[in-house]
Amino acid sequence: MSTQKGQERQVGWQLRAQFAAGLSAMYAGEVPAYGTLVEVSGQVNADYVARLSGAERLGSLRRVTAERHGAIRVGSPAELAAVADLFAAFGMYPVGYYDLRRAASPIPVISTAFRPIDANELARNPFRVFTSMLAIRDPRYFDPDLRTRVETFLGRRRLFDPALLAWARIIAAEGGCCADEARGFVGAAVAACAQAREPIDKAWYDELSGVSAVAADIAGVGSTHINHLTPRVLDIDELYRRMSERGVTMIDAIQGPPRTDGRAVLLRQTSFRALAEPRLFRAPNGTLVNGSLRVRFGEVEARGVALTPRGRERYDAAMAAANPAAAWSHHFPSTDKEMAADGLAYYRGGDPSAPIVYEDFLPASAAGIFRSNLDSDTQADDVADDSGYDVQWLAGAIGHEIHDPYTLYEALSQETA
Ligand code: OOG
Ligand code: NI
Repeated sequence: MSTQKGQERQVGWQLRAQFAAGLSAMYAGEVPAYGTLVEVSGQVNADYVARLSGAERLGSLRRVTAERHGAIRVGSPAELAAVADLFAAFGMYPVGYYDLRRAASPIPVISTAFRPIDANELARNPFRVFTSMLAIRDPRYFDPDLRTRVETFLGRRRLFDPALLAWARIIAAEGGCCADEARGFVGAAVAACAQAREPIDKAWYDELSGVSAVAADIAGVGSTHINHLTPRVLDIDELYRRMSERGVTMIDAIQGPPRTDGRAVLLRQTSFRALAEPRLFRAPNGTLVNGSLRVRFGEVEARGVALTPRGRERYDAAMAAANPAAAWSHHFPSTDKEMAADGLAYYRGGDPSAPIVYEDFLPASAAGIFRSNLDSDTQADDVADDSGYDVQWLAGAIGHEIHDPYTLYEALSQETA
């Protein structure tokens, strides 16, 4: 019996791969430097694999070259719950809790990352989206009057068409859909993540900008959007060099672990600011004026082995040193064999030749990436934080379990290599 092409069933990872590819095509059209980044990333990866044997130990060239993460920002638990419903159709679930208010340069958001959680799904397509929610319950950033007005504004806007969310819930419950339906659904999901064109209320946007550029970006407009889409490279120092050579000004530093002679751990990232994009603003007297917003950026990352809680403590100690690169070898051995024997990193079935890739994010790097792409700092009042934000609070507020990354890595490490 033959099935017609459009009737073939598409399951979670296939929908997820189409979603990532669809977003990538859209983003390339909207942010030209992203196209350059993807091109250079592909060249760096191909050269790296051609040059070094064992270069694919942290992921096949095919997986790494197609690999992306994105980021979106929302205002309220209800909006984050809607994101959770949408992403569940793609087999992406909330993992980890990041409190960027605690960063050296605080950002008034709390975040999680939506991603696949089991080994097969990750191997097929690991697309992940770092998703941040504005911390409007924190009185250091939002006084009661502003908080109420932000809540009213957010309560009136609709980030996603209820029909799209209902569709997502059906696909999630059924574990997939047919190819024809997948095309329509993925197209609608991609469109929901595009930069909107509707005019922005200038007075409201400016007032929020006074509190924080992030507050304006999230709650000063009527919609959300993918603000960056990050390819993965096998050699980020080389990528940084080649992008700079092409005249793209990258931020000063690569965030995360330093370059060392040891094993690559966790996540290294760097970014550049995208150009300002034209937007319409509505002035207080109702007239429309041309303006621009510079809210999107480019980012690239390299991933290493996932660290255990013990390895993470060592990482934090190394990063606290005046020169982390110089201090590195005091905290980490240089081989996977020793990393595994010391219980510092995760390996499938305990086999040091089978590193488990870090699939998550780093709060300090995330705050650094936010910060480096903003024009102004956040103002914080000197009052107590009685917001109650923590991972349990967030899970309760969105009505979804938030997976613990260590539990997931531990489970992967129990599987045989
Ligand atoms: C998210 C910034 C964090 C990362 O890769 O750490 C991030 C945002 O700007 O919304 O994407
Ligand atoms: Ni990112």
